[in-house]
Amino acid sequence: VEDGGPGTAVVTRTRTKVKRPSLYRVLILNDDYTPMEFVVHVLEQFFAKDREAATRIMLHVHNHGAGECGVYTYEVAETKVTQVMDFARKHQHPLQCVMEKK
Ligand code: NFA
Repeated sequence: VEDGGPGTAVVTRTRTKVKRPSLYRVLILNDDYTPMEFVVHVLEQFFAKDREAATRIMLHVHNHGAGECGVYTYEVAETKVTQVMDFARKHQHPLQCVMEKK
């Protein structure tokens, strides 16, 4: 920036500052009532897992209490959680889906 009078100019440079978006892990939590097949279906339909991956994640949740379904930016993660919670409620299953910052 300079302005020394006649024949000079003010020059303003803009910052080019890039920021990577924060990432969020979407998790499914175990419970005693939701059928295993329903959880596999959720993982296939909302998280684009094939049958083998969906079954592996479902069994991990069943055996360990929680498991990762995917990692997304904030709004995508929030949408996944809402879709799963609405779908579980609609079918009257107590399945819980949550997100946490990585
Ligand atoms: N624990 C449930 C059952 O035995 C299955 C389940 C797995 C539920 C993963 C929620 C998440 N029917």
